[in-house]
Amino acid sequence: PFLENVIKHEKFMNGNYDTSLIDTSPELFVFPKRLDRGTKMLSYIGSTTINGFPGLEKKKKPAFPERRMPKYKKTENVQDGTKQILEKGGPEGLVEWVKAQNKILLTDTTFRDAHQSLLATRVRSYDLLEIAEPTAHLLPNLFSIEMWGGATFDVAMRFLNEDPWERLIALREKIPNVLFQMLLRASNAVGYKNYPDNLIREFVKQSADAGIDVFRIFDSLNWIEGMKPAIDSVRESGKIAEASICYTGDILDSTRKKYDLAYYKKMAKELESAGAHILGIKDMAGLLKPQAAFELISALKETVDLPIHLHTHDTSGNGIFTYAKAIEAGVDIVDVAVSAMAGLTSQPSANTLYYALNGLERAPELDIRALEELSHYWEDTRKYYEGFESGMNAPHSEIYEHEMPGGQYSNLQQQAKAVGLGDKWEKVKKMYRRVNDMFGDVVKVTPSSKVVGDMALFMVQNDLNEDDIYEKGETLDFPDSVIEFFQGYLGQPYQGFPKELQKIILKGREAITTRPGELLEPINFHELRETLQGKLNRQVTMHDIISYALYPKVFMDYANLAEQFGDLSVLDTPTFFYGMRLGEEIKVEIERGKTLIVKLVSVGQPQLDGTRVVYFELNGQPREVVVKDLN
Ligand code: 3PY
Ligand code: ZN
Repeated sequence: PFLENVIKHEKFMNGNYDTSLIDTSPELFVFPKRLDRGTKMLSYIGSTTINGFPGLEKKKKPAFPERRMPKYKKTENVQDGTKQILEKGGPEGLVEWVKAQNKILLTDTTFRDAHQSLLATRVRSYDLLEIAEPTAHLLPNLFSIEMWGGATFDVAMRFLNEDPWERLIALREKIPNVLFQMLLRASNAVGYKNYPDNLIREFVKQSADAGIDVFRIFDSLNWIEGMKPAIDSVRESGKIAEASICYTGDILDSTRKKYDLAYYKKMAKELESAGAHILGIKDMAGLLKPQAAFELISALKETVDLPIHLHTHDTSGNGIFTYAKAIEAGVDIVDVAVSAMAGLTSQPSANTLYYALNGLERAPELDIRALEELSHYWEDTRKYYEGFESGMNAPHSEIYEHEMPGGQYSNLQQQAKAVGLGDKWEKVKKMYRRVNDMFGDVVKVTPSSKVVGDMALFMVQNDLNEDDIYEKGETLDFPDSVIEFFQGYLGQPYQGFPKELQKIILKGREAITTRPGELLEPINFHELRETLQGKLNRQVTMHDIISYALYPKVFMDYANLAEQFGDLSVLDTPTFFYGMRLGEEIKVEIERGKTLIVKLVSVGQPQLDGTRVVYFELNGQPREVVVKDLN
């Protein structure tokens, strides 16, 4: 600890020291009382055993059967894939390769959107890493694996006590052959608001260096101005810019004219000019009907000279039909998930698409048996996350009414429960659509979808209808996100804001029409490093600094918890969520080749101070920890 104190000392770090530093700095001899790794981990297990996991109903840890693991030849090298094509030919080479394929290419979203959409983004790195090598061996012909971005970044820190950067780096090591794809909310990065341009640039650079190859970039209002800094940054990093159009409305409905075919064609052309390598169609709610897919893809194929990558959600149950029509129209890549993590609010099933296209000219290159084995793993793993299931267990064709993105459905439902509106969920969904119409029919995808969701919750909670907003607006305290949206801080919606409502919501506040990133003060990374090092009393990485810049409070809470409990990503998921059963023994590999054997022996009675002693054996030696009983 002494040496550590010296190295971290401000004078030492500034190079402003000589040997007198030791004599003149008594603080060097103050050693923090550090708990060892074992005790920290036992504290977490003890606490979770007694108090449960935030957001999950507390119950005794279920006895899950051992998971089925796919079989493959571990000794064989993984087959080269798209990652090697990118390395050899750069983005342009990869684009040429995609164009030359006749077979439909697939992106597997199991590691990101599938669980964001089905399990409130709660799948932990532990379970992704367990299946990473098998996936690399068994699905080498994928176009990409979407495994980062969207909500995974903040949820990892906020709810799973883990570092998203470590997830990326660890997965990259295990999957060297397939392109890694992330969802980037353009100027909102992986957050819910616009950030300064230099933060976007640094975020993209660091993500690219850590292993991301394809950046699916979208703006939550389809505002191209807001996408340009992200597109430029991706190009500068030598990676693939998949600039995307968010699909909303219904091009087949002649009564809804705002988002028609001409609108999408114009946007596609503009994205091509802005530097897209691939054109993404992001149907985040699953509103793209089969015939609309055929017409849209056919029209876009004629409009741009880019590969087209289609993303949908299967909420209505029409996903495979939509893909079949899009494939007929010449789409290049589609997004699917491994069967056990597919369907409903998630992506259509890869396994199902395989059979739908089997024997046809554009059938994907897939080993269906391998895919079924991967699906067994996910079927078993999904049980660990049962408490985060949305409860939707059949197709919802009402999606065409409320238009809520798949990735938002389970999250907004959790949010509704958290504010006591769990039993008003049906009402919230209806209100969601009404708010959309009040807002002038906006594109709804993070973060604009969150604004619509916040307003819907606000109205249901306060028992307000549309007329109340116009009549009593003066007296209402609208949610911050709604005010900021109408101020233009998320950018400009197509055809502008509804003026009357904007006036009511802003109550005299100013609205901007320029790009928010132009007005925001650039981040001073050097200063931020100093601040963070001071707060955490340790050296910090550029990854820490970016996480902090994006989410100051979430990052600090995560960092403090990591200090208190150590690295919790090493715990298996049932233990992480439920703690341990009396008498149970588990193994924890705290680092490669170093395994701890933990047995829960007994739990003491509550003390007057509200604590309990929890008795363990750690590698056969008795250990006890004192835990606060929060019940
Ligand atoms: C996200 O931004 O997280 C989304 O998945 C949007 O669909
Ligand atoms: Zn999605």
